[in-house]
Amino acid sequence: MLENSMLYPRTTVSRRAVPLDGMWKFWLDENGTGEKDGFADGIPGKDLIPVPASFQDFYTQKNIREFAGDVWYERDLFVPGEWEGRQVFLRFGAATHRAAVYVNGRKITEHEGGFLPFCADITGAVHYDADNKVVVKVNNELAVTNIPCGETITLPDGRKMNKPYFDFFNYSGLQRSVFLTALPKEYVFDFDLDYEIAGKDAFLHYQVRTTGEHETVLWLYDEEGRQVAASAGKSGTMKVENARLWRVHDAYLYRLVIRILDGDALIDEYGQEIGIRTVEVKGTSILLNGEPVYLKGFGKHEDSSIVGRGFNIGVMKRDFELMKWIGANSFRTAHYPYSEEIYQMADREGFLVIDEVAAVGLFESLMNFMEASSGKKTAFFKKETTPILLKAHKKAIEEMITRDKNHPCVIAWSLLNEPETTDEAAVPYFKEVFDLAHELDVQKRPRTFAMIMNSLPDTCKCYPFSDIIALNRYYGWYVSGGYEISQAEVLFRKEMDAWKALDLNKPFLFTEYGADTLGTEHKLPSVMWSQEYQEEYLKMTHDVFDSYDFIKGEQIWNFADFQTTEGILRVNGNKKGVFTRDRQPKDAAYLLRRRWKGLLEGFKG
Ligand code: CKU
Repeated sequence: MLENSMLYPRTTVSRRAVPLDGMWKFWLDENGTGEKDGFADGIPGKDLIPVPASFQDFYTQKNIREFAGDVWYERDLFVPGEWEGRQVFLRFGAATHRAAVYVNGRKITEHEGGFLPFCADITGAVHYDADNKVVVKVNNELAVTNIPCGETITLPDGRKMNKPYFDFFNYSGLQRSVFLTALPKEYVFDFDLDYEIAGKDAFLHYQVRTTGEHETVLWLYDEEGRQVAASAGKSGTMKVENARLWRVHDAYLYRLVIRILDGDALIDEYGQEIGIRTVEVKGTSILLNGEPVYLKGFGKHEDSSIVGRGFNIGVMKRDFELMKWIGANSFRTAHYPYSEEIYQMADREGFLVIDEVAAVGLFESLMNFMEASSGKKTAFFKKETTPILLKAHKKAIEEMITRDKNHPCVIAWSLLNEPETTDEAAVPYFKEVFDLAHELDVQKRPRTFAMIMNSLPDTCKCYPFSDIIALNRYYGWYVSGGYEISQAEVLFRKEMDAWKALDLNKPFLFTEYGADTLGTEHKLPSVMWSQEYQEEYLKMTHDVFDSYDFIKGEQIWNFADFQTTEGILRVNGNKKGVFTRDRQPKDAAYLLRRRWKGLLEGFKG
């Protein structure tokens, strides 16, 4: 059970939520002495930095961009006097990868894991009607005891350096919004919803958790603000007559309002937009509201220039416009749970989201995309430290599901990305994470994990855990690229035939396929990295997809070019984007648009 509520901060009649985004004081703790030097009481210097943002790409010094260790943030915080007697929290959308929060010099809380929210209960630590000092220590070091996995090494000059086991830059800092919130003592802590469609009507089954014993009532309003259902009690069912369902690109959002009452007096009110829809896997189909859906879209990243992985509201808007333009209906939050605003937008726009926890790099390699293609095996889950990793991983799953379960857009949970699955030691680990997701989600949404290229029908010990088999495949790129593409197709079909022979009666989804392509490069005839080759690669890949009925979706890697660690395989980042990093189309975008606009929602249904 989580210590703090994961509900998105909102101002209501009983609640206050004040965003603390803006410029914060910032200090890079190069000597690692901040704790000892009393930074908790105030940090040195006068440097200011924006929140939310990754700290890395603002500065001109490489030592800052590549910094591994503690960075410190500070700001003043005025807490209104009328809040005395309430619960007062600082609510961080995320702090990557771990943080300690101090108020007026006192340590309030710590949090591990860089992509999910947490609260610091500062009720007893603040001075009311006065300024207070908030200091946050954020650490970005990678290890195999937390997700995402990697190592931190020390260079001969004594500097630490992050070595990710994953293919995206280790952006960090306060990358999401921070709120100051005030809640009544008795408040809505959490709620769960589940749906049943019965002809024209729908049933909404609910459970509400509050921090007290008073009566709870629920109201449901339609988009015109008309009340369409109501109910009393902490659990129950509401009937919605003539329910408007939440559909792909036709998202109808009701507004659920939960109130805690003491007689006629209101104690707390919390409201959220919800969508009535069901999700289910049946045989090889993915069903939305009982109807088959074929997933078209992307593996994405939260990544843009200057702010890095910092939530960027403008980039979010542009990305949704591009996804609509190209005919996509879905995306995977590779390789970590995204900012909450992105799920709110997906709810509004009617996009299907596969929500992925940050369990990436569970394959001991600095270039897993290359080494897994070569068949390398690492027995990752046999380490002495594996139980520590599992604990962190399970906590992140709990936080993710609790945070995101009531978004209609979330149709599946991705519990790992490209783990090592060829050793028996992976099996008990997988069992724990898959069981946990099932237990926590009242909607029992399908669970999956993205399978690396060495996880094959005859080598992977873990695919039976998946409700949707999700493959990351690069035939024609990491395997037999360029003029050998005909060989790539043979190998690709060979693998798919082997899956077919297993007759798993489950849907298959491509969560990755793609080819690095320079948005500036044309070459006739094609060479790898040219735009012509990206199109050739896609044509071959799509032909294979269309040859197998059990393939029920394609999410290309990646939506846009993104930053990675520097190295000989990455030209200032991963260039597999269909769009450039500044969100302009490569030629392949037009090819995908033609294909996806032409595929029916229930293609192969
Ligand atoms: C991608 C086996 C494929 C793993 N996949 C992971 C993703 O994070 C990488 O960016 C490969 C790639 O482009 O190599």
